[in-house]
Amino acid sequence: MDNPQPGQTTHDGGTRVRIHADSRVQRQLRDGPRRRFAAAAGVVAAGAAVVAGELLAGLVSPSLSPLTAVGGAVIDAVPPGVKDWAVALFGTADKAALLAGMGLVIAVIAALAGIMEDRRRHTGVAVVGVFGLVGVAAIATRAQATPAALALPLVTGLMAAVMLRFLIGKLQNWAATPHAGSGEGSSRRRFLQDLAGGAVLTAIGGAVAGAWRGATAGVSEARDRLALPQAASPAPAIPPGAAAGVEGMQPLITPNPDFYRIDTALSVPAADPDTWVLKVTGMVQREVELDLAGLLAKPLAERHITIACVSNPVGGDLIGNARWLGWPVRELLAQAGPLPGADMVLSRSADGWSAGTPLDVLTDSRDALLAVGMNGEPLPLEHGFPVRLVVPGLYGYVSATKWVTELKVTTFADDAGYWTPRGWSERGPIKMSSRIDVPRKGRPVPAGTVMFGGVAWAQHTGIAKVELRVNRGPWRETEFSPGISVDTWYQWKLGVDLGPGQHEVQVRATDLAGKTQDEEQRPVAPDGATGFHTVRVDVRS
Ligand SMILES: Nc1nc2c(c(=O)[nH]1)N[C@H]1C(S)=C(S)[C@@H](COP(=O)(O)O)O[C@H]1N2
Ligand SMILES: [Mo]
Repeated sequence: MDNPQPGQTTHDGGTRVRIHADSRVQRQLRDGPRRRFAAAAGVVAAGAAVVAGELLAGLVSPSLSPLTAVGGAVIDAVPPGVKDWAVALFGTADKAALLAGMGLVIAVIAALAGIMEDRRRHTGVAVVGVFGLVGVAAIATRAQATPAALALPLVTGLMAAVMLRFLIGKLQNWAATPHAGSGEGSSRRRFLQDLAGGAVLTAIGGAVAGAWRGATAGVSEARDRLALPQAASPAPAIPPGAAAGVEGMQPLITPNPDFYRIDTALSVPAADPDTWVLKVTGMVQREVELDLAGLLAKPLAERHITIACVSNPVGGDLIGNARWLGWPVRELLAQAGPLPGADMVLSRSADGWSAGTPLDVLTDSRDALLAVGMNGEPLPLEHGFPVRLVVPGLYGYVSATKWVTELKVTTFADDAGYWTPRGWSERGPIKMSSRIDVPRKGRPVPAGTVMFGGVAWAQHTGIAKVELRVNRGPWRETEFSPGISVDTWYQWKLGVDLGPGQHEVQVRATDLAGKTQDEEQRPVAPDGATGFHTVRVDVRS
């Protein structure tokens, strides 16, 4: 027992102190505060070790740290079919929340470990050790696992155990020093100094680790140095009038910083463009390997393509339109020569994510691209640098693999993409949809002619018309802008005379195949939402 009891021996950094059989100890450091100090010692020990582990990861394993590995394992393990969870994972603002939640869980366990270690030597250390092993197990599930990455949680756990033992030793030393004796003040001071020092170092180290991860260890510099070649096949000119020009509408081409971001990557995979290779494997006549220089030397095409997330609700903004520069995937697949019977390409990313895309979509005449450029720049790190897939007509979860490293030619019978066993459909063609962007939500407008504007999309089919109706009245055709191509969204506008009061306004599109948007409201799972975007407009007198 390390909790000094009357008549027992405790440890004092090597010196042994005899505690006399009386109650002085309990009087000068009572149980409540002592428990709180032990908990704080646990939190500081764990915090310092985790921060040290993240910093070490920056050196030896930039794309996989213990924290991101555990977080990634949590993301992958989330039960399928729990819709809110899945939507949260597809959603954009979830990553900070997950990291904060993990930090809270670690802090609670560390606090308990501190209290346990103070009560009974080695019990807290054992808890920390188990935690280190959990970290190793989490890393082992990751696609980027390396021996160095696997060693990190062990090193982290060891550091936490040593720190914990050290701080608890100081605390017990203080507790064991008789009150009012000359030693009490200094043993208390020593413990509090070490505790505060550990906390300060943890805070500084955490700030450094965070900034470092933000810079993604050199990859952003490599991106800055990358010069994109001219497209052999430039993007077709944007037809005049393609932008409806209604104030408050989103731009026809989404600027990179505003482009929605969806992925399961807790930290952006730091894919080094100098060592990046893409392998074409599986049911092929010959396996092909392509490095970045080889890819940049191909005749590249530049195309406007609107990509969308299956989790985009009707009226939502998980959709964006960019000018992508890349090599048509069909050319690469033609080099490999898919074998008869293959019907799917499983694309895999540097961080072990995958998408299953129908082989015919990647080999037909559409411009499915192995993209290196986005709106005239190398891909931003969070949008897949150095190379990603962009496939007109399919939701991102079955096609748009970022940080892509492998194309496995296979079958739907033998393989499945990441989201398919998690409650999402095997196939994910984008559903036609339309959206009202203006007037903006919650902004009352003056009576008279109210200008409406928005977008509509049916990728790889194209939109023929967009209609609006007010208060379930007759549908009226909107002024419809020429599209850039059938693979992008189209803008529309319409001025409508409205009197004072609240009006319900709905939009629907019809595609170039003659099909009109489905009115039935369906949720995003398993294969994309349907229904009419409906807004309420407040018109003032
Ligand atoms: N490596 C990787 N690629 C990925 C994903 C992912 O989780 N990991 N998510 C996909 C999904 S669900 C979508 S909608 C698109 C989003 O691309 P963006 O973030 O560039 O908008 O990326 C796809 N590519
Ligand atoms: Mo998505």
